Amino acid sequence: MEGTRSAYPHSNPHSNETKQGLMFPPETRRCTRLIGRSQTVREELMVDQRLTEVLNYFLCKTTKNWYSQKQHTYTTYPILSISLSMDVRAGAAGQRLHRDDKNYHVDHRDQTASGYARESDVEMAVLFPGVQTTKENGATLVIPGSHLWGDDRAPTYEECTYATMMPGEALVFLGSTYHAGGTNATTDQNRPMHGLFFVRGVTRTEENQYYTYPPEEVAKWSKEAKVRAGFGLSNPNIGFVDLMSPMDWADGKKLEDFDCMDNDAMDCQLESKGVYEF
Ligand SMILES: O=C(O)CCC(=O)C(=O)O
Ligand SMILES: [Fe+2]
Repeated sequence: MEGTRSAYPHSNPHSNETKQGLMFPPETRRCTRLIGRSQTVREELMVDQRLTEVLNYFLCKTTKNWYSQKQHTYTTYPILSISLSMDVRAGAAGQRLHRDDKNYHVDHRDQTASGYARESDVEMAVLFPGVQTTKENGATLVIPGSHLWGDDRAPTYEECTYATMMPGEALVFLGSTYHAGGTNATTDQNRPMHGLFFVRGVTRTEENQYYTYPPEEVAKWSKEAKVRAGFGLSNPNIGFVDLMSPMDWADGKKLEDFDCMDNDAMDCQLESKGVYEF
């Protein structure tokens, strides 16, 4: 996609600004707020017409409902869920194979025989590399066709293909597709990748709590009230600010304040830990 090159200096995953908490392998850096850092990513890539058509095709949902005897039809459109850059540096271990829509607690039924039913997915990603990605430097691993699998089927690395790319190309995939950032087995190459992740527009609250109340007011609320109003996290990964829960972030905490490596058994909302599980 046009603009990939100019995204890189803005997000700059090599800079010291890049977040590197204790829960992340030291060789992998992540840099949040990409659309705020790069006008190109925000005003060109994110709203690219071709991307918009693909996103709308898969993520829009139209439903009908009755208001007494009058039937209404509504369509919800995709919105941005995350924008960030990920720099898998030399020697970085690869990610575990995962579906990005795990964050939205999606149920997957086996569609291998029936074929893909439109509106099955609620999440989509587009990844665009800052350098040429290769099998050696950590190209994204993808299992083609895995968006059709039911929840009882586990992914294996043998089923993967490498999404090798040149700067200017992009990988677009559904939230139900198994994939993983690859291992960077080189000793001297960094693999910066920029990502935009989108969700169906209904995946937000009816009243926007974050704009409705000023942070100074929320700061005076009880922890229970903050959590109930959505200022904690939904496990895994939903609702973060700079990879932290909004309430921790508003309290001025830093990622380095957290030492949690594994949130599998933890309720982030109650424990209020800053965790992100890729
Ligand atoms: O870095 C990559 O190639 C993939 C990243 C990814 O899968 C994720 O962040 O969810
Ligand atoms: Fe992912």
